[in-house]
Amino acid sequence: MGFDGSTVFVTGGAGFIGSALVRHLLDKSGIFVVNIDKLTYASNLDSIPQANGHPRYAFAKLDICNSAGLRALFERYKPAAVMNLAAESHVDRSIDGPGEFIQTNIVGTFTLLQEALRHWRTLAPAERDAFRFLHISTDEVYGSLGPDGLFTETTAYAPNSPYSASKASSDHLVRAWHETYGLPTLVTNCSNNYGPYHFPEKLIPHVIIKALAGEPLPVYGDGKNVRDWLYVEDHAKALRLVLTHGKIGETYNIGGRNERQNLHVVQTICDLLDRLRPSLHGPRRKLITFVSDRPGHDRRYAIDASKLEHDLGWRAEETFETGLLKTVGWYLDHEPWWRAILERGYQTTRIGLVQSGTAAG
Ligand code: NAD
Ligand code: TDX
Repeated sequence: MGFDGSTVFVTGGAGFIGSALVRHLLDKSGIFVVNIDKLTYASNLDSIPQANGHPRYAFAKLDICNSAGLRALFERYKPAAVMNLAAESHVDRSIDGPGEFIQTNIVGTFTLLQEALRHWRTLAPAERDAFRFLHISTDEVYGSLGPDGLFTETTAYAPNSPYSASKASSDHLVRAWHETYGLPTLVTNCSNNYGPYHFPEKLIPHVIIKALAGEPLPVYGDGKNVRDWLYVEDHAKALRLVLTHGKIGETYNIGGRNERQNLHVVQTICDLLDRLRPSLHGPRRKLITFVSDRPGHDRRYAIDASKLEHDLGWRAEETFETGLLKTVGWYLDHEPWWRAILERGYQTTRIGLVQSGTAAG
């Protein structure tokens, strides 16, 4: 069951991971992709260069909270599967303005589930059996680890930020729509992605762009928080594998077995840039600046991806070193892509610090 020749809805396909998935499906499968995206600040249709005039691609500008709009798309395209990546994704933004996160991540997922269920019920039995709803989520739903241990699919949920709480809520909705209504759902929880076309608010592209500009490189807290890095193209392959071979009702954790402390990540980017694009002002490590910690900052994330590896035969192809080299090289070679984002008014200033006595909107 490969979905080749069928239509698959990808929500959030103009975002970082969604666009990697769309590029992968257009290049490596025979799937007809309908990209459904509201086009928020985080989106960029330039991230799918091959989409222009592609015979297996359609785009719909739509909010996943819009049930009538979704219904019209389901009736028009009759998809064989839905992959839900539309979300508000940045933790610091969720601290300043959680409302959008509740709306898109919870209400949007609910609305999409309802419209998918309505569509699924109209299908013939064989099509119903083959239908899949794959919800893409995060390891942040499991909360924070101590120095040891890994998140598995059975780790209890303990989200700490407005972002992760909204994602946890959406995961529970997806599970309930399977258990209660029989919708054939799957959930994936992945670790921190990085790679080409990453919006510059996230640590790795943020640091690359600031280091190239010779600006201070902000490291939150003591820089010893650990993230488990997953190259975005490895993630896209995993998502297609789970869609086509995953067991209905199951969760799969996706991670690259690449735990690194934030300070190490920032130092490695400095060293790579010094090698690939030496600065007249000397080593970039001297730009590293320790700043106030993120409120509720999770100390360590680390994924046990054994289930995906053993049951579906997935392996991450990139190590952190190979993936980061490719990523830094990509930002050096694609300056027009990220410079256009800066020119549209994106500010690289610090956000996500709780102001005492104020309520976030
Ligand atoms: P992103 O912020 O880069 O992209 C999100 C996309 O969703 C954007 O194109 C945006 O326009 C679209 N979108 C937002 N609200 C929408 C709405 N209401 N209706 C339709 N479209 C809407 O996010 P990303 O990093 O690509 O993340 C994709 C998914 O993967 C999210 O669910 C996120 O929680 C999850 N995830 C991301 C990471 C990571 O490291 N980036 C890690 C784990 C899980
Ligand atoms: O300037 C910075 N300095 C810094 O020290 C930024 C932007 C981040 N950090 C730290 C905070 C985190 O410990 O780096 C780490 C990574 O930060 P982010 O890039 O904001 O990612 P994170 O908060 O870990 O969440 C990401 O991975 C899980 C994605 O944004 C989420 O969508 C995903 O679910």
